[in-house]
Amino acid sequence: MRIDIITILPDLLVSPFSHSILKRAKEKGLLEVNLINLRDFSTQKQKQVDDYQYGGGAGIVMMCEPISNCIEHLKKERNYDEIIYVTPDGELLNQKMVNTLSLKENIIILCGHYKGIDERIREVYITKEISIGDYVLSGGELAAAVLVDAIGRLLPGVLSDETSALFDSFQDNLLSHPVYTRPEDFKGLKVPPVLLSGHEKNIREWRHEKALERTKARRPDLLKDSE
Ligand code: 6GU
Repeated sequence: MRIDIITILPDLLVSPFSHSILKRAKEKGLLEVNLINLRDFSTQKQKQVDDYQYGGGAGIVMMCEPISNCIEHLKKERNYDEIIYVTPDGELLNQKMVNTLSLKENIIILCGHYKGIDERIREVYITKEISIGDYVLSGGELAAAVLVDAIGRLLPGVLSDETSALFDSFQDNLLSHPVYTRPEDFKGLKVPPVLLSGHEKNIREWRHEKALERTKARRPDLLKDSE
């Protein structure tokens, strides 16, 4: 899978893709992430990519031309399955959307800043708008990093135990059950005996019960969604 990220802050996105699972995904050739500096597509002397909004008001808007030039340049090289704009007014990201996106071949993620992008870019180019939650970030870069992380770990061959993503929190609309490692006794708090019993069926049932309990207590909305 190839993901092209259009941003005015490419440096901000170097580190998130240089560690752990995403690093491995890139090294194995399963994921290619390209950071594209939007300013390289500005036709203005100061490499300007934003301007005052028509109608007045505070906040500047990312202008059409650099974004259009950049997307047209990318589209000459390959076809894109989705051109995603990450924005707080987008569709709220969930695991189902991540699963669907992980099956795509080529996607573009456009990161916004300031008051957002000129509406006409959304009309002409954007195929999907995604928000990562009901709060406002100072730019789309961290949202893009979240999206790429969630997608990247699902690509076949990225996780060493391929089945492990299938048991994730949310894949079955349940939160995760509690987990424990050594020592058996920490400050008087003991590991539940069933986990030390070696009895696979009992362990499986205990984990399911705990996942259900936790989901009922914290996220009952998830249980409603799966009905
Ligand atoms: Cl995608 N962008 C920004 N700027 N803020 C957000 C967001 C995205 N998702 C939630 N808040």
